[in-house]
Order: sequence, then C-alpha cells, then structure tokens
Amino acid sequence: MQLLSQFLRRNDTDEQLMDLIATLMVACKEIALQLREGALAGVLGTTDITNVQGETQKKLDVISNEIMKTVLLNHSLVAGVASEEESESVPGNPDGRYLVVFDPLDGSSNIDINVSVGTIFSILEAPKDQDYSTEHPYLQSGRKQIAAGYVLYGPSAVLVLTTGKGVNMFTMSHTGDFLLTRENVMIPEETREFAINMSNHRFWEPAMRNYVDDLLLGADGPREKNYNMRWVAAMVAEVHRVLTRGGIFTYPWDARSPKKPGKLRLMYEGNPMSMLIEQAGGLATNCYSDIMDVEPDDIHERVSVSLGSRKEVEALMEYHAQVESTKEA
Ligand code: AFP
Repeated sequence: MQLLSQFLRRNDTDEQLMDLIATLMVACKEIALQLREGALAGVLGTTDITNVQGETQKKLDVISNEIMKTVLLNHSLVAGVASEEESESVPGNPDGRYLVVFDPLDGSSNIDINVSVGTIFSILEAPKDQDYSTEHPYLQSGRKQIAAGYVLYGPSAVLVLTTGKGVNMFTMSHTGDFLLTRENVMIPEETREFAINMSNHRFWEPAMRNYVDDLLLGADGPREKNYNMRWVAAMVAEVHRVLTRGGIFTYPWDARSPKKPGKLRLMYEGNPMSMLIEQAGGLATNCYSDIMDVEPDDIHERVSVSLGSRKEVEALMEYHAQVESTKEA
C-alpha cells in the first residue's frame, strides 16, 4: 500500500504543494479524532452562534474551523484562508504561496445523528503583493484551482484528491496514515441513480421539474429506464457516491430564495467538487454553464449545482435548453 506522500512524489507533485497537502491532512486527522469521540468528548449539539450563512453553528463546525485555521495559518506556505464559517478571509504569511478555501465540516446537520460529514478544500495560488485579509485575491474561478479534495468521515475516513492529474482515493489507517486505495477514478458515463431533495419539488424551475418527473416515470417514461434515488444531506457523501459508482447529484435554484442561484457555495463546495468530477470524466454545471467557469464576485456566493455521470448531466442540460428555446420562440 502506498502512502499519500509516496504517491504524490511518484507523480512528480510540486514539493511545496505536497507539503501543504500533508499539512491539510494533519488538520483532517484531528477533525476525524474529534468526530470519533463524539458525545464522549461533549462536542455534539449546537452553539448559540449564527454564522455568515445565517445558520446556527454546530459545536463541531466551530471546532473543525478552528483546527483548519490554526494548522494552516501556522504554515509559512499559506498566505491566507477563507472558510464557510468565517465572514471574512483570514490572512497568514504575506509571502505565502497558496490560498486555501474550505468548508471545515460539510453536512453538519448529520453530526448529531451520526451520519457522514466531510471537510472540503480548494487550493489556489496566492496572487503576489495582495492584502489577503480582503476577499479580492481569493476571487478566482474554479479553473484556477491547482488542487482540490475532501476528506469524508464515514465508516472510514477517506481523502479524495486531485492535483490536476486525475482523481485518487486514500483511506486513513488506524495509525493516521492515508494509504492509496483507489487510483485514477473514472465516473461511469451513464447512471440509474439520482440525488435531489424532493421536498423542494414545487419550488424548482419548470425544466428541473420536467427532468425529475421523467426520471420518476422510469422505464414507461421518455428516459426508458428505472432510476433509484439517494439523499444523504451531505454533499461530500453524495459526491463520493458519484465518484465511486456514478450518478447525478443536484441542488438547483429554487423559489424559496429566488435571489440566490442555489443553496451550495461556489468557492468551497461547487468549485472543488467540480474539479474532482471533471478530472474523473464527469460534468459539473449550473444547468447553463460549467461551474468552474463562473467568475466569483463574493467569497460566499452560492451556485446551482448539478454534477456527475456525463450523459445524465447532458440530459438534464437538454431539458433546460428546451425550456430556454420555447421562451425565445
Ligand atoms: P449543512 O452543512 O448545514 O448540513 O448543509 C449541508 C449542505 O450544504 C450540503 O452538504 C447538502 O447537500 C445540502 O446542504 C443539504 O441541504 P438540505 O438540508 O436542504 O437537504
């Protein structure tokens, strides 16, 4: 079994990037330990703090965020970080080479019911001579990411990583080492499995309703095959399933918050997951263009996300194209 460091070196990874990834894993190991302790460490439940997203923070949201900030900002390579749990970016070493944008604990509504959660990260080059306490240097499209990944804290803790040379999976051993367990992940082009929060059906755009309604018609409908559904309520677990066996995951725009493009955040959910999906041969779209082509205006801006098996995402986009063409007619 190859260690993460051995694999990265074998694949000619930049030494400083390897160093940063190893540092990220120090933080994720500590988060995994906190999660494993759970109730025994008194880390479950919520705080009385509302974050910049307008969400009540779980104790482990705060703990995970502090671990990520402390570990990363102590490293000379890090010029600054931006977090789902921080209203502003946090500067590090002004001569640092990298910016790290992260969701320290995605899916935290699953914590108290002991269901999978994860840490999502995106690594960007730090533009020179910038003020990393402002959001400007972080506002780079997903195409500018030099690496992205997540650690899924499930029955096992699994790092899924891309540095732009494909997607690889590493399982954390009992000694805290990440060992290569799946190399060069490729997503099946077709699928029979979709993931969406069906309770929002009445709030979707017509194209999304038409698409999902046709999935539910199964073999008797226009898609001519039966589908299965999953919903874990943690994007990191949904994406892991899609990378592992194919599928489509979508959290689209809905009329509950019409001014927001979607619920999920572009910089530390949409972009890193889209880089993984595209590197594994899939598609990641906001139903009109690639997510990684969106030019961000705000660190916490949101995006409609539909990603997964290439042919299934293309089918969804066709439903949107048809509605758009009837509007123009
Ligand atoms: P939390 O981190 O607040 O649990 O939200 C998780 C998430 O951002 C994403 O990981 C899930 O796919 C999505 O929200 C679930 O949203 P619903 O609770 O509306 O289904």
